[in-house]
Amino acid sequence: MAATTAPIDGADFRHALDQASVSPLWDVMAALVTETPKPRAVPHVWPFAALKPQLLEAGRRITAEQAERRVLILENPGTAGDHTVTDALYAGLQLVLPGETAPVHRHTQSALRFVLESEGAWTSVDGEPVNMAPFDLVLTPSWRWHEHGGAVAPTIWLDGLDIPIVQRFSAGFAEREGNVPANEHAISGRTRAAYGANLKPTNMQAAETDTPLFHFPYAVWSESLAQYAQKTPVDPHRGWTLEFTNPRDGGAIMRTISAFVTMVPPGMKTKARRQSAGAVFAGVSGAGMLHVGGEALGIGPRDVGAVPSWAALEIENTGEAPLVLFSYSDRACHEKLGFWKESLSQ
Ligand code: 1HN
Repeated sequence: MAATTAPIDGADFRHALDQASVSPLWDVMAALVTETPKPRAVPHVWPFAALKPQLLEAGRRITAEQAERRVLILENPGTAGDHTVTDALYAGLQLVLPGETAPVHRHTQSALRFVLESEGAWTSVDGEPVNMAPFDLVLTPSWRWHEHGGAVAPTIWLDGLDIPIVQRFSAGFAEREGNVPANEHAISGRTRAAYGANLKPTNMQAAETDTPLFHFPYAVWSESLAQYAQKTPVDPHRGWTLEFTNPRDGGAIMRTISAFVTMVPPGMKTKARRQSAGAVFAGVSGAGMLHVGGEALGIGPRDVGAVPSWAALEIENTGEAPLVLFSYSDRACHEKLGFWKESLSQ
């Protein structure tokens, strides 16, 4: 082996490197290239009961119009101040009060809304309105105009966005009201009629690759999940899990974000599963625990939990009724970019 001729830690050398705007890889190589993911985010659950009063207080202090979006961001305790819920995803709880409209805008960030409490609210996407009933999933994919309104009681939903991903690429663009084009196709129910029954128009534009279907009603997905569970043996690592899909290609609902629903029967604790994607869970019904890398975090209806990349997750139903959870993750990115991995315990 060749011998070195000068000390590795010479202060003059370090200073010269600094002056030249370079740094030695050998200092950081082990931290940059790890055997398995080392997320900065930590496992955490935000109980809905703790957040709702804070949101209602925000409602007394700022209007939806003033705020543009009245949202409390879920700051992962491992990355507080970064506005991230996992290393690559954003989550927030949004409040819309009766009579308010969250003004129309569009941006490159893709968003999903998972409705927690709602009466009468709607979201429109490129002018087409859909209802936001409790536990409905509504998408506002990248660069589609969207606004929210119609609430007749305080309405709260979970916002899930790919903000940290767009930020890392420095690819954030946005437009606010002023130049919203009229959309002659913006007729309530049109998209559901065109795409909602495993049918699609034959004259669709090939270039329109984003998901056309942007409303997945609770009444529909919960019935599918319940029927699927009745007719299928439960998966030891996943319970009964179904993915929401893009009807154009059967893939993830948006280019960057995947979304799922999971049912775990009473008495079951799933076997540990790791996945490279960071995930966010929201409780729908039943009572349970997310066991994440040795921590036990209780989760019930409307509570939101963060499960970082590669954390071993076991989902336990601690109640008498089925435990139903919604989740979203950055798996869509991992698959497209070729770094998706999962590991199932014996
Ligand atoms: C956004 O457009 C909404 O449309 C909610 O409701 C939260 C957070 C960051 C950037 C855009 C919405 C958002 C957002």
